[in-house]
Amino acid sequence: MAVDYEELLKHYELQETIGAGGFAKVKLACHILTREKVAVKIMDKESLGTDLPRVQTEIEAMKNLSHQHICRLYHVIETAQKIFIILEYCPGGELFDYIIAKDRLSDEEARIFFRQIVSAVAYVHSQGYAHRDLKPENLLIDEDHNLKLIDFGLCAKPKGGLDYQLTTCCGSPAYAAPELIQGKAYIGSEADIWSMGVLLYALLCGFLPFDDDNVMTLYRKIMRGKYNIPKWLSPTSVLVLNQMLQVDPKKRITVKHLLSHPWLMQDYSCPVDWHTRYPISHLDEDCITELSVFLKRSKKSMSSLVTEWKYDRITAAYLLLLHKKNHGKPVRLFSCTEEQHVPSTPLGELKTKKNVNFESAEDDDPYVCGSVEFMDECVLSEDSLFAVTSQVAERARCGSLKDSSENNIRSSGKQKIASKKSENKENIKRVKMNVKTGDHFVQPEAKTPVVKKSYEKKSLVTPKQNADVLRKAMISCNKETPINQDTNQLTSEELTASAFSPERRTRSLDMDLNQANGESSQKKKGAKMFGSLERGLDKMITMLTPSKRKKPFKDGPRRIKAQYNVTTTTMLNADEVLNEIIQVLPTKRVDFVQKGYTLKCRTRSDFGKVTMQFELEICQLSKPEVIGIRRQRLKGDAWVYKRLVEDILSSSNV
Ligand code: 6BB
Repeated sequence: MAVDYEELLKHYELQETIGAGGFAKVKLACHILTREKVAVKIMDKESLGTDLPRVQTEIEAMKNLSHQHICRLYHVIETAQKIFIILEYCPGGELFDYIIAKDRLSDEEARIFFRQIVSAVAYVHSQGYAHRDLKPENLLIDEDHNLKLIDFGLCAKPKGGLDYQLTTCCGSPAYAAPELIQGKAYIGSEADIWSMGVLLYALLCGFLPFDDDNVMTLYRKIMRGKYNIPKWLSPTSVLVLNQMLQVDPKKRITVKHLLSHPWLMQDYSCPVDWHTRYPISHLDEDCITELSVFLKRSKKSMSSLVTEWKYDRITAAYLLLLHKKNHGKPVRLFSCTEEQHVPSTPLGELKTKKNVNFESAEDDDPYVCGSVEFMDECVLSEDSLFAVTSQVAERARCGSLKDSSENNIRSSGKQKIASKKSENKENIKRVKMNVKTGDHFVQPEAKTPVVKKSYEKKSLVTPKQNADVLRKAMISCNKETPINQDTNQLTSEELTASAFSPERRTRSLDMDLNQANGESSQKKKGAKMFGSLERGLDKMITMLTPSKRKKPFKDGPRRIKAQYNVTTTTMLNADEVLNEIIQVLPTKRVDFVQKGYTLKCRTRSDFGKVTMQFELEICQLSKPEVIGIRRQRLKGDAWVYKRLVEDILSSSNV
């Protein structure tokens, strides 16, 4: 396992997990040479199974698409067992969360975003692709508040061009065009326009035009094409929605006409410009110069290396330098020996410990209680200037050690390189990683972290007790507990009680089809399952061992700035807010684990599959000094999540 992370950790410092949906885990990370933040999609090849082509499709498409409103691909690392995709960092999160936080957007704000969506989609179509999974969860907000389209795993590039028909039914049902759900052959660009119509409706209304918990009823509504027109919609909004949400694809507006539609032109008086502002044919002189000096190469040879666009460390360094330049930062790569970056952390404080399960670095397990410390060791090979050296300095980059509340990101996974020594004849550097979690959390005094079952009476358990409980649970799980269908591994998630969750009706259709055909990528193999049970047990025990080193917990909840995914309360005491929510969660059939003032929540289907994962964190806001509840969806259907969180918050007296 360690070897799979070797190449990744040579170039990136991993931080917290921000998504755990489907077949990929998404972590934040820092690019060591530029100190720029990135997002890393981590996939396990074995668990991918039949989803592997989807990943290949995504990589291929992203290599071919370079546009200001498409999330940038920087780097692809493939190892024996893993695929890591390093992507542009979008600290604003999903457009979906932005809409629900605001209830709905004004015409003006919706127009700003929708022009960017049309620009991205027109560009995608111009390159011969259809996206086929357009929805607000697949649009992220970058640091400049611009949208970036993600998730090209379901995109299609018909061989004969975009006018050729497609047959695969994919995407999310609520956004799927009528012709697509009827199983007819369809034109990808026409289906994308329908999804954009649903998306625009969601922007302007804050809910879906076609919605139902029952998928068949939902399909009937889509095929009828009748939706409510709320009174706040302007006549031009109604017009554009009507033109996009035409059941007959031939009567639907085309992207070409959308570019200069009166609704999109309002306040702009110019059509949407869909051309790329990121042409890969042009190389930036300053970035090439910096790279060539750093790598001690001529500018000419550096330019030809970059022009290969291999999406390797060179591409990543170049594109991230360019990102720095475009954001007014110095076009500078940080050498590993620059002393001014040595952080205050004394070397002696860093531990050295061997043989640690490397999965821990990957899984900052959401269901771990208390102050947990992992010691991870990875082996890094010597690799010219790109190799990580012993300079602890380079581990304090990207602000990962400071409170990143501005972006509402917890830097839970700090990593420090402890020591370096040449060890074997291949001149391999052994680097000790000290990954800690939990030390940003405040531990409310009276409440020891709990692993709590729905329907069970509330009980407070210590981490040691948890380990015993989990051991027992593991043994019984062997017979009864369903295997996590996402990973085929029995993780700590499987160890709390199952809960019924609201039926998901907007998950991807291809998933439904796969399941219907019994071709779940995670084939259940008895022997493998048993092995993973044991690994899971070892991992849990390792993780549940409380830290011997006492970490100084601050008193009270984390102090953060108010932002759109934070709901304010009228209560003055964070513990009371916490208690209120803790009382309500079991009544909504939500399992949770408390970690300081954070409640790591999840729901399960009747079959035990984890359908939703999200966090609720009680935090202290400034100006006004009120208690807030920060929410973050990690996995699951966005609209079901919205309703559930609304229900939890309205049911608790906060
Ligand atoms: C990505 C990202 C890029 O995230 C769970 C799934 C890029 C995510 C991000 C963020 C919040 C804060 C900071 C950074 C490409 N593909 C997927 C990506 C998927 C997750 C989005 C959030 N919900 N930056 N960020 F989302």
